[in-house]
Amino acid sequence: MLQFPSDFLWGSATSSHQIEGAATEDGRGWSIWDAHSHTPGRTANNENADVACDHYHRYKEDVQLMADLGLTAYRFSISWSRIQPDGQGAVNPKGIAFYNNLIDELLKHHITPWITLYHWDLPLALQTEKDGWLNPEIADYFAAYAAICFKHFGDRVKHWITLNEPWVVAILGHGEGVFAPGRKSKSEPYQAAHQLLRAHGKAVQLYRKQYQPEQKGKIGISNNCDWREPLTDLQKDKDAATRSLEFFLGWFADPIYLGDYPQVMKDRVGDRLPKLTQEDRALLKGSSDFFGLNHYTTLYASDVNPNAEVQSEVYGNGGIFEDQYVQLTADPNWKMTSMNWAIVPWGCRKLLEWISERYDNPPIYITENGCSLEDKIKDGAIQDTVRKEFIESYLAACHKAIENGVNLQGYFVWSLLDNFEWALGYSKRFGIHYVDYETLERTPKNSALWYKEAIKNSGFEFTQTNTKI
Ligand code: PNW
Repeated sequence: MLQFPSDFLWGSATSSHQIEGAATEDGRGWSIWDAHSHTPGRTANNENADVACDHYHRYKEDVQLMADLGLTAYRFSISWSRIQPDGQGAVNPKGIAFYNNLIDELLKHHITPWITLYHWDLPLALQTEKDGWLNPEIADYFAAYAAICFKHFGDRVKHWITLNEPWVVAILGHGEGVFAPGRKSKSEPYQAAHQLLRAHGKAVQLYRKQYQPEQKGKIGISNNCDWREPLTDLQKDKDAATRSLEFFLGWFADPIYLGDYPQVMKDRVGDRLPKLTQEDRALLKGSSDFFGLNHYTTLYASDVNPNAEVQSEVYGNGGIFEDQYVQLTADPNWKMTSMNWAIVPWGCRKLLEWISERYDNPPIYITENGCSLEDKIKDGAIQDTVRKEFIESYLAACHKAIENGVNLQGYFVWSLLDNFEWALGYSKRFGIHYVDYETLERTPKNSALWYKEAIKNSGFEFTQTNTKI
């Protein structure tokens, strides 16, 4: 039996754009994701999130699903354009009312709300009129929006995440252009990341000055990172793995914990990497009360000969390939999810240990972990054995990390519901509840039933004796 600490947080996570729907209802303005998904060719089958899971109208039913599971925490995000339709100025009272109702419903069921302020749905006007995350002014717009949320919800909400995965906004949104706002560039990712960091810093500074003393909550950020295992014992491959992690996670976590970008990024990116001023560094250093980590998969890393002809970009290279020169490969024996992400629980443990060591043992929360599978409903049930094994083995790896001294305090399954998986539309199912997109009916998958037992017992019998953790 793997027993978790009695105060360990058992959560599940979602995001506003992926589940709410009601895209233009009650005064909500469009976000860059509404514009992106309504542009032909940008999403699978040209799907959009106008309705999604219709959570906006069904939030009570969804909180009941959480209560049935026994969740102790629920992470969701606020749609900025529901609160401020144009991203600045007047507050939409109906937006405030919706989140007030959701928060109250959660508290009624003893579920602790964890709010993400920004999960990629930038109000469209801030993009078209202000250049979005490329404009240094965005940090002030973001802090002003954050203040509205602290003011209206902070009496009951004690856990805040400023940004979800700035890496994705930078690389997939401004580098590869596959996510909103759909920009392709070799320099904009570094500029956008810089403003994302500054925005995080300003929101935290404001919270700490004006709200934290009275509200007594905690505030942090959620970064995503895969694990990179050196392909061989050669020093150059070990260096390649470290370099890959520094370009992935160090890019965002180093300024927050160590006060500057990783040296290897400064050396390799040169002038395309903006400089953090003295003021930025003071703003950022120490600006997270906990380490939020979203983790999904692992790849082997090896060095690339810079003199060789430039190799084609490998899927999942974790950034701009020629800036890193890291070759990534998967072990052909690894099981894959329907995202083609490898299932490697020991990578999760190694990443947790790497974070603990590099950043001086901060309290860590896994704010997302989960997998997408081709789930089929049969006789009212979903036999998602692979997902159950995924969650079980990743939690077992977490348990081992805790035994090894990692200060891991909680875990949020991604996701509570099947939902709008961004550029992949509804084709990928990450939920522990199945959503029938015709009827919008929710059904707990077998993984949810397993998770419920684990929560009840604060642990579980680890049955996969042949799985390395
Ligand atoms: C995360 N990648 O996104 C997000 O926070 C969720 O909104 C999303 O549904 C979930 O993971 C599953 O995709 C990511 O390409 C998207 O490395 C892409 C990547 C990583 C995370």
